[in-house]
Amino acid sequence: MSPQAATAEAELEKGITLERHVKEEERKFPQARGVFTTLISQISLAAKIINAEVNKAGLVDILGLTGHTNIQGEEVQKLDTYADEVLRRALDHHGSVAALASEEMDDPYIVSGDYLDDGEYVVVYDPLDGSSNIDVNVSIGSIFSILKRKTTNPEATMEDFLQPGTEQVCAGYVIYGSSTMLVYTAGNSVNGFTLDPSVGEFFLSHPNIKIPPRGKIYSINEGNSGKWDEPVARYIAHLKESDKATGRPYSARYIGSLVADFHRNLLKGGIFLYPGDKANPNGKLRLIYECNPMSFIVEQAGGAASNGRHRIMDIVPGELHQRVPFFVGCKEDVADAERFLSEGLGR
Ligand code: AHM
Ligand code: MG
Repeated sequence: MSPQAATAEAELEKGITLERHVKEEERKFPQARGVFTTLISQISLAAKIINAEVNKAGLVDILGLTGHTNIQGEEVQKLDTYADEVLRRALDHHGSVAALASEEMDDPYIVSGDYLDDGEYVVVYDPLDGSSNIDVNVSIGSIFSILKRKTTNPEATMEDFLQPGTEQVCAGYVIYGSSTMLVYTAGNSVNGFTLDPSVGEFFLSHPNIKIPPRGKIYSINEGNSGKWDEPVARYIAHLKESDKATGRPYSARYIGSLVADFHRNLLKGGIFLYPGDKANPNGKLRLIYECNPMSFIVEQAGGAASNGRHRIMDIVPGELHQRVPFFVGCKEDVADAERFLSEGLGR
């Protein structure tokens, strides 16, 4: 057994649940006053419900029962819409959450005053990222981020959402894979919890995750190479050259599911890229729902995230659904990519 696997097993034996871990983290940050404990346990409840439905979707698909109606003749809801509703319902009565925004909603959901106490936070999420992969049994995920509100008026406004990633107080993702995991950071290390389906509880399995300074993997949709800008093409060509000192050539690994690609690179080391290109100068991924939470996590694990020129978390969003080129992973790899992009040449 590898030392990492032995540590994971030892932690599982100690039985540190997600809730206990969050509570212990909160003791270090008294200003959080139990808010995160409830918020994260509500998110983990939503994750368990979505997980059950995702597994069922796979089963239904294998049995050839998918379509617009289910076996009872009822309309089948799209899973991403379902996941969106599950997360909203888990968070819209919390008291400290004033508003929610998600990749699936055009506008933010403002929580009714009847359900507000201090309403100090807003939560943003991508309820089911990579959902086109469900049909083929490939891992997908949910991504979330919690921000402290800026405005003090009773109703949250857009200003509360349009904050740079540096203002996040907590971020995480859930991966629905061969096992289901929740990984989160509250700005003090990154920790991963594995769902034990027999008891329906997340247990600490990956304490204090650290990404190595340099990886051996690159993840990009090479099918887009005809549209890449020259510096991106040269950087990818560079990764394929042989060089013992920097461990090149790198291996290509691309699932097409951000959470799964990110999770693998976080644990094994690597760089994930979704650059802007000639057709889509801002790439595909969303700054607020996808890139900021992943950037907070990777930085806490010792890595980096950039739009090719600047740190992702310093970008002040201009709009809720803004897209941004994304380079995320090991610090030295992201620095190399930035060098190629900023010099336009690199070698
Ligand atoms: P989605 O939010 O519509 O699911 O799209 C985001 C997904 C990411 O999970 C993944 O990294 C990317 O799209 C893959 O895009 P492509 O198929 O263009 O490579
Ligand atoms: Mg998405």
